[in-house]
Amino acid sequence: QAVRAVARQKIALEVMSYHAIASEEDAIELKKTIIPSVESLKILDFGFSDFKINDDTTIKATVRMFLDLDLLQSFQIDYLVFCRWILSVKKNYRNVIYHNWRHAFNVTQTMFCMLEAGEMKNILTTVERLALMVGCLCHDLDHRGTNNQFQKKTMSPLAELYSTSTMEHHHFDQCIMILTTKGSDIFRNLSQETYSQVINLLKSAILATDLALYFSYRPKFEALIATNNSDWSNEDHRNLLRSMMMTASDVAAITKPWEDQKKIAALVASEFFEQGDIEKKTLNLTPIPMMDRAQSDKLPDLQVGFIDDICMPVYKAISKVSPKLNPLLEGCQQNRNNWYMQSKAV
Ligand code: 5BB
Ligand code: ZN
Repeated sequence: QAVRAVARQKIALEVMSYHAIASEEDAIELKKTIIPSVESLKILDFGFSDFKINDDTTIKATVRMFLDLDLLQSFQIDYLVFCRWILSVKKNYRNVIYHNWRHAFNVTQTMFCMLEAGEMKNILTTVERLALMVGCLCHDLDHRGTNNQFQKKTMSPLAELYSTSTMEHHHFDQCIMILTTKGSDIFRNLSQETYSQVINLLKSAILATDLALYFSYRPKFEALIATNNSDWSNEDHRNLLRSMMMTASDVAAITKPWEDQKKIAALVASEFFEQGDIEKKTLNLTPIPMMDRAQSDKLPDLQVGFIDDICMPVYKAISKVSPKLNPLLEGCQQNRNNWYMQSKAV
């Protein structure tokens, strides 16, 4: 217990120097800004790309998604509080190469698309939609560009506090920190019952982005789908479905048009190599091939493996829940073909 307390203290100190609350001017400015339509922002498209839009537009697009899902109305979220919340969330992403605000934004946009264009909205309750959207935007908060194994190897305070799903627990803690900060507390008007419901949903949504949990949930989900035994009035089944939707959104870069996929894969690789560099130079360890700069020629092979082992199965499974999710599966298949061709080329 004492060890945990000290670990908490160390994390708090580390985070405090980084933690930022949205500036009031920015929040007021955002509140005054006209929010463009879904159509003009093109956010209802699974092939959406954020490469050509500025940070300001990503914020406006985020506001539009929540407005379009009627979440502010349904949960009596004060508009200025909502503006402060988005700006605070953005500020609590670090300037790492891949796991930054842009990634969180893109994951949220995919979830939005799955709910609306993919017609998953019909299966899920309003509280679930809220939890999934907030969960996506917050799911990698304060990511340091290093994975769970790295926290363990370096005996970071985070690993002291959480031995499994280390980073994911931290992302959830950061999410709660912002949600309980006065002024960015978007859940303040919720009844006690709805509040505890949404927090529970939020926690399982964020934890579900741990690959280890995905591997334990997926066979259960596949079994439901294969036997046509899915019953969306069953809470366990819904929980699996929401978890799969989180993974599908988290790795959706793999479904994007080839030019974008290539650019994003380069970002992912670059972040992995930085961790590999630290492991090599500071920790005197041998990084795994994925994180070893010297083996960067393995990228196409690794991507094919990633698609076969992680991505295709999740898109295959969710496409059976709603055929309107097929564009994700098709995009993923196309990128597999492209990476496979690259891996065979000399
Ligand atoms: C991933 C799991 N890891 C413990 C071992 C390596 N694998 S992997 O072989 O599937 C792999 C994945 C290897 C290389 C990769 O990227 C090279 C640039 C990737 C990879 N991971 N490729 C991507 O395009 C993306 Br996006 C990712 C996502 C990284 C975060 C994983 C979050 C999983 C959520 C369920
Ligand atoms: Zn993520």
